[in-house]
Amino acid sequence: MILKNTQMNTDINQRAADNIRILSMAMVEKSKSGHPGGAMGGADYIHILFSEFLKFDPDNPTWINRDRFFLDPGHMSAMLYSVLTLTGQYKVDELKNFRQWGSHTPGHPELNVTKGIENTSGPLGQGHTMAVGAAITERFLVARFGELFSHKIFTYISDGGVQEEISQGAGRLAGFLGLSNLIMFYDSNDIQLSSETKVVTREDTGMKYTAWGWNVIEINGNDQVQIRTALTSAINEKEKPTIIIGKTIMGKGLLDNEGKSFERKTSTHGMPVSEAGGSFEKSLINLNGNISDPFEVFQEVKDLYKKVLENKRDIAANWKKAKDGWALQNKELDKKLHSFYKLEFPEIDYRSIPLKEGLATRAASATVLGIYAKNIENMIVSSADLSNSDKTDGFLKNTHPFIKGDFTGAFLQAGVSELTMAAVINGMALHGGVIPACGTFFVFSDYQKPAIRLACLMGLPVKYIWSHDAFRVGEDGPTHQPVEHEAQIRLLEHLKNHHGENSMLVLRPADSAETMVAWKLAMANKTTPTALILSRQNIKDLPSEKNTRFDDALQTEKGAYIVQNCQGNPDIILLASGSEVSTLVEGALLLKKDNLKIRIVSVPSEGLFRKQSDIYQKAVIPENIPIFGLTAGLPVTLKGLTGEKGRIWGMNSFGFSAPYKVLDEKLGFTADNVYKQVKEYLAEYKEGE
Ligand SMILES: Cc1ncc(C[n+]2csc(CCOP(=O)(O)OP(=O)(O)O)c2C)c(N)n1
Ligand SMILES: [Mg+2]
Repeated sequence: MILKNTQMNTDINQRAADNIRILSMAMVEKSKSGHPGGAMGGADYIHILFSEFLKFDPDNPTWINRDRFFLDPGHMSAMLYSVLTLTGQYKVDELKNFRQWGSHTPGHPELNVTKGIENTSGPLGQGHTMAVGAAITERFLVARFGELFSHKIFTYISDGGVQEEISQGAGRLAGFLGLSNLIMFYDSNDIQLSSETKVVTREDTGMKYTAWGWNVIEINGNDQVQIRTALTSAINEKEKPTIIIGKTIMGKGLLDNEGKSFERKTSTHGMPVSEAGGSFEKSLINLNGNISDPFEVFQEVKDLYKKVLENKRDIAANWKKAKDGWALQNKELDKKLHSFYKLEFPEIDYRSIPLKEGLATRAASATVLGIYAKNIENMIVSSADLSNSDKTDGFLKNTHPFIKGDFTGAFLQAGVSELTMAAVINGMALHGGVIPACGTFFVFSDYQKPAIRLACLMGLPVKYIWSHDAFRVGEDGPTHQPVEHEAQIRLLEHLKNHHGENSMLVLRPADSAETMVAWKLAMANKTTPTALILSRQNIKDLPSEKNTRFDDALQTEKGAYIVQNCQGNPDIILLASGSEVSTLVEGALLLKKDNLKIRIVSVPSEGLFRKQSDIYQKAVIPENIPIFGLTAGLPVTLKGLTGEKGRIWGMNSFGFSAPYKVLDEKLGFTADNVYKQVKEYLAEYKEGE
């Protein structure tokens, strides 16, 4: 929507962009830290975008139908804070506190929707990939609720993001899916952190995006008329995502101490102008700033944005009117819309899910996913070309994949791009209205880690489905066999998010029943990511002494529980997660022949277990009882549970290529070896007493 009365008034728009430049420069100068150069180059685009194109409701930042803006180079946050000050979300005093303890203006803000920050990415490349996820979500919702709910996803990328490998996945996917609702500005200033871009690349970026099926527009990124024209054409594009490659001037407007141009300097990427060798005062004067108050928002710019905001309010109010009319005509759909955004879904009767005996946990997961596909309409599942192996095909069988022009399905075939996929589902969660999950082999969680970390930091309720959880991948060999991965991922159970919660819930279920309960917990978790670590091979269901196995497995929600107990104090506690629990059950049969009293504990999540009361924890794992852990991961995976006096049998090296049953034998993951290790350990333990 173009503001008619300001459209041609270049002076005032120039003044507004200069105001953003000045504020950005002043923030960095005052805090003695930050990135002025890129922010000053991007100011023209950001002003035109926010004042003339981006739809949002100044009075309701969480308006569901707002356009989203995802800033890939989070280091340009000063630019975003500055424009958000013009739109009223930030106060000048907050700008003065840039990057300080407790401020609302941290260096790389991840997420603060109520202040207008949908997302910025510290790790370059993920931001625009998350925007792809948001764009898919918009299409998904429009396919279900109608064109009234269409809106745009704007994203802003810099040289760093374009160079990051993840841009390949984002570019391919957005082009393939024809995401014409995605509009990306490439701040092409030819300068990056330590050098000019020509030192590392001579690619034709426009041709690259053309090859992926994008609409490519090249402009002078500091020419507001060209920016406006490009955005207008991008908005009208119906077939392809758009990249506007804007050639911009790093540090636009900067002067040095002699009053000569200090533009296009690498040094202004990441330090205050004065420290970089420029003159803050001379630059300020050059940009017609107020030398006695560099943080001034000029009256004429205030007046302009007052009109801008009135216009935004009108747009939002008109939409609301249309939406109210729609809701009257579509009561059921409207209810559904609300439930989508609250991430609600119908109750699932897990107990009645028919599961064969002795399934692999990935197969049990497939059955659950099949039921979700039929019943949970706001769920999206994705796989990185492994759906028939990670068993997300359980979901796929009851829906169909997204394709260009058709988003009525609920499955994203991400292609072989695990990091892209993980960032895309983060973007889906950030957009809101959907519950995203993605699957791949556990070993490739390594490829996803940077996006997992951001999901943890932002508290996004995404789900990871990681199958092939251990060396029992078998013949594919060590490249495909996770060893250190469980320990690595569980570190995120130790790490708290800023709300004081474990930043991630990691569940490695021991059999089918635990898998169902693990899914139940994953879906109930709306505040952090959840991971399900699943077996490739079949697992014998754990024994159930009194109840049904499902009832026993409900205790998964405590993180650890007693699977099999003995009369009185146990002589030994056997403890594991995943398929190793069933190996312990078999080992226990041998040990019982020696009249040992045995307790078997399944620990699907140490993080969850440590959240239980002390009394419960001690009831499951009392002190001063010998404890033996079995893990197909590194021994350290169980160290926090077995303690100093415990004994762990785990993997100390990479795996090997061989049939998995051979590996079980060779590596000591058998009932016989459990027996042998426990007997040796108990003998030593007695000696030590
Ligand atoms: C994944 C990742 N690697 C490295 C960095 C460190 N870093 C921050 S900005 C930057 C490159 C800056 O170049 P550009 O994106 O063009 O920004 P400009 O210098 O134009 O502001 C780098 C390497 C990062 N933030 N993320
Ligand atoms: Mg650059």
